[in-house]
Amino acid sequence: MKVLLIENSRLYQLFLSDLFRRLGYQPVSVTSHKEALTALEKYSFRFVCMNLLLDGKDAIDFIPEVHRHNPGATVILLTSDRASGIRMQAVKAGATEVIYKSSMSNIIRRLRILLGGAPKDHVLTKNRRVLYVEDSPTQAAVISAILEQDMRLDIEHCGSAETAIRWLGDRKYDLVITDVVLQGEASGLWLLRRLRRLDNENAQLPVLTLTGHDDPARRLELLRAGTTDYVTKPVLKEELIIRVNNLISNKLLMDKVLEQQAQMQHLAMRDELTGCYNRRGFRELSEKYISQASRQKRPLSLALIDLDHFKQINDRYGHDAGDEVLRALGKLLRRKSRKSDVVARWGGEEFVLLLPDTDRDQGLCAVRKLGALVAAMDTGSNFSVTASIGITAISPPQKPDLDTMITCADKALYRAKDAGRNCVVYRDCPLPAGNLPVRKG
Ligand code: GH3
Ligand code: MG
Ligand code: MG
Ligand code: MG
Repeated sequence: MKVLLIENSRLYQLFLSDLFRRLGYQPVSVTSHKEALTALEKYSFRFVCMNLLLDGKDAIDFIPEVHRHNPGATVILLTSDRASGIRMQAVKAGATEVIYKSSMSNIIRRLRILLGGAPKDHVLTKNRRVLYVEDSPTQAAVISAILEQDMRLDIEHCGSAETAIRWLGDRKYDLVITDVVLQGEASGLWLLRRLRRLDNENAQLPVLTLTGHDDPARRLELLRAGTTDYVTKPVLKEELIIRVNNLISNKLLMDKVLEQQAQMQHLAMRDELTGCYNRRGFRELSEKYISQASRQKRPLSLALIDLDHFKQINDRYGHDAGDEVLRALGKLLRRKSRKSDVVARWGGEEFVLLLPDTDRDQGLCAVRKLGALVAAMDTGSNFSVTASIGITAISPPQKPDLDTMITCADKALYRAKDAGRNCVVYRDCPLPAGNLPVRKG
């Protein structure tokens, strides 16, 4: 990125060129306004840094000239004159900053803050995916060149809102840039409204609208329809880059927040020791299957699995060996259950299993196998364990209710313990057909 340095003092020229280089910019040094004009015609500058007095001429009059050639540039004025009116005059003429040449260290400090490190436009945006909707091929070529070459974005371009909304149905993007007037019947405004109503994650995408008419009514209409930002045509390259950069960095930040939220939710739903769901996770996931079974009139089974005489295991082999058994059991239950089954640690040495689409006989068969697998399980030590299992099932037109099923499976489990442990007991669920569930208390 280039910086134009207009300075006739040899000392300052060397000092500033070196400083700019160290901040990551390419300085172009000139000593007169005439040379400056030639440079401004030839290159595009991010910053123009000039001395207030040059060849006896006041540089303030030169500032509008800089903006005419280089509308995106930030103008910095250096002066040793502390007269109070100068700052105001310079700012009015279009300078961003006036720096006093009081000391080298002051200049370094001020310039460092202003320039930061040279921003590399493509670091953030490289390979990010942009949907660009524009009907004019000429305009599309100009904008695409900036987005692809300067910002290294991946562009997918189309000319109509209808195509764009179709793509947004099943492709992933980081940003949408759209023109207002498009090919076909639908406009950019239509696209915006449809996009915000999508039922996938693209509904939250940042949208940058390019508009030819910069009137307040149009701006309000676009913002109301859900545009995140807009740029008026003709589009200024620097402005486009900055706005696209801001939108993408916000999107990435939001993605990170959502990912962290998902991670935290994942953790909140899991049991730390066994990696199975905890009670909270079990309830959350079960709700989905319960209402599915109810809607689709499908059977559903629920089992409680409790290790036998586990207290003795702890007492005899130590708590760590006990933990190892619980880990092994969690792993076994997860490995041996179907993908749609929900396996959770209900508490202590007790696990719960929800088996969607499983009737009484299938459920019984499944948990008997599990019981045998527990008895044969490698506990990590030279002892084996057994489990007692209580199971219940509902079949349509019964409507499932989680609490009732758990209470019922718990009663069945109690009977299994009573019957001598290491066995399975089934108990019918008292839910009446299609009626309101029976609740305790
Ligand atoms: P029963 O056959 O009647 O179920 O007997 P039990 O000993 O398994 O049942 P009880 O409820 O008397 O004891 C459960 C034991 O499980 C007591 C408790 O210390 C142990 N326990 C609960 N949570 C953990 C855990 O996270 N780690 C270990 N190592 N032990 C646990
Ligand atoms: Mg157009
Ligand atoms: Mg037990
Ligand atoms: Mg128990």
